[in-house]
Amino acid sequence: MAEFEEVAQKSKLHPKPEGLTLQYGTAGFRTNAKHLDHIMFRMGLLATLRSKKTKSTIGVMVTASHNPEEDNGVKLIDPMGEMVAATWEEYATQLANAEQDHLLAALKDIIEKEDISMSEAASVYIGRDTRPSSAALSQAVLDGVSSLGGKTHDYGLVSTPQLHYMVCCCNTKGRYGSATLEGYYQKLSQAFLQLTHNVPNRTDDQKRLLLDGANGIGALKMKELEPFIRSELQVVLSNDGSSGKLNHLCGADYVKVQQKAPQGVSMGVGERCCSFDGDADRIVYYYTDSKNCFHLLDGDKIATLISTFLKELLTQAGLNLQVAVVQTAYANGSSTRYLEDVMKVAVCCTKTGVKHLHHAAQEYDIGVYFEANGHGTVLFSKAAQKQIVELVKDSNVNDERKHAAKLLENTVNLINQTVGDAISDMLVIEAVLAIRGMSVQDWDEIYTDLPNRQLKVTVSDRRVINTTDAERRAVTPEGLQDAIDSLVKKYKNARSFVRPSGTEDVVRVYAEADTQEGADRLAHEVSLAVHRLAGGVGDEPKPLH
Ligand code: 16G
Ligand code: ZN
Repeated sequence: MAEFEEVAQKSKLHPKPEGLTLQYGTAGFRTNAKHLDHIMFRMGLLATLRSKKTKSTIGVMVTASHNPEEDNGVKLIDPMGEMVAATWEEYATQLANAEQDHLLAALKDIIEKEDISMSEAASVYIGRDTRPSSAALSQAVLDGVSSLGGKTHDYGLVSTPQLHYMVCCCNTKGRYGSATLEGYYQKLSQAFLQLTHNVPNRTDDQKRLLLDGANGIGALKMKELEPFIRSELQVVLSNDGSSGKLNHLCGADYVKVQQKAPQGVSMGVGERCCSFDGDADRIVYYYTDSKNCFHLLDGDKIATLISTFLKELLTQAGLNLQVAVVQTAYANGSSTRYLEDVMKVAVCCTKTGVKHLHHAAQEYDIGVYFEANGHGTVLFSKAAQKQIVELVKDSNVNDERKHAAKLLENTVNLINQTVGDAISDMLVIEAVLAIRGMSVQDWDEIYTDLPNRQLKVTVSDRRVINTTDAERRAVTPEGLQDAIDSLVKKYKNARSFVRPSGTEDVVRVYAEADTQEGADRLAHEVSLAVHRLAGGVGDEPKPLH
């Protein structure tokens, strides 16, 4: 077939190492950059097919997020800016693992199964993070697209959420915004300035925010955004990539996992600080108090702040729209209790991984979703957006309702609804704190986190662990859940679960209890149960203390 001649030729320049198999995991392919050239070329092919199938522009982002600098990865973005559909994740794995001689057969198999018309035009948007390997790898994606005759637009260095935004703008014919970096900065900054510029009595201290850019793309993009928002927010940027290594001793993942401040940021007592991850789709906040104690405000605290703000505005606006918060099993028990019991907000729990939370959030008028690790956003249904916009325009409405509706409208515009976006989330949080006149301490005190601990256990095959109830209960191996249940009973306010990681070859263990010592002990005891009942490898886990 002549139409695949170019694929056959070009694929020889991006050969697959024999025997290497990789999975399209929770967040795309991710591994050491040296194994990824053929994957990139093939994802260029697959994105082109997906584009022909959906008759829309598709995105391909080259990044490995919070992984070390030596790694890289790739993920596909569907027409509305969401993660690629699950069946296509499987095609991605098949195409990636086809040996060199079988590549064309694997490609044709997908074309047949999906009944793709190859005469259809194709358009693919490409972006990449700041890793040294990213430029060459994104070139391989471009090669893949062009060898199937697809059109490309290479955005070069962009954050992951910026590329999601571009794809959505393109496929909504500009209704979501204009598909340029300038358009992104204009949209966000206008909404942010509208929300904040009338807030009275804001001091310079309140307008100051320390930001750890993880030495990644987020730092670069914040420098571009800064002139647009300067009058209302002074961002003091550290780990801006000029000297340090990406994600090394800094960034959102480091801060969340280590529960300590990143290196390279000098924090004064009570100063508000935040960290992005390596591709700027996650954010966490933190500060140290006068006793030099570190306080982390993670995705749960962010979800609580934003959902509370939205709920109050809806009441003031007299709009009857349901706000729900979507969490995972990792959400701190105190946050769930606060949302359900105090705020009377519906809370729903899904499996780990952004796509699960995103889909669940689409079920509500307003779905706020955040993983504890700081990835999240807010989705407004079409109907909800329409009601808000109509109320703003309605001339028979009193000032208080109109003001609340206006704040809601600007919040909708400020939030990147396609995916969690550190820059957009940061601006939402800063606007809410300003409007509510809250310090980072006030925010932190909304509820107190239950002490918790996360551990990992290495087993010979982590697939022996199967879970149910949004990963909160293990159904196999036999006896494991019973063992966890009886261990949990020994502690007050305790909870624990185990799940196989989707990104690392380990089983993850989570425990929380009323004291740190209790959480640590429970996590250790559950780790021992995993090691004994699920085929642990090496020595038994040692106690933490
Ligand atoms: C990926 C997911 C993240 C999830 C994490 C869990 C996306 C874009 N990212 O990074 O949401 O929290 O995996 O990792 O979906 P784990 O399965 O190793 O615990
Ligand atoms: Zn990320």
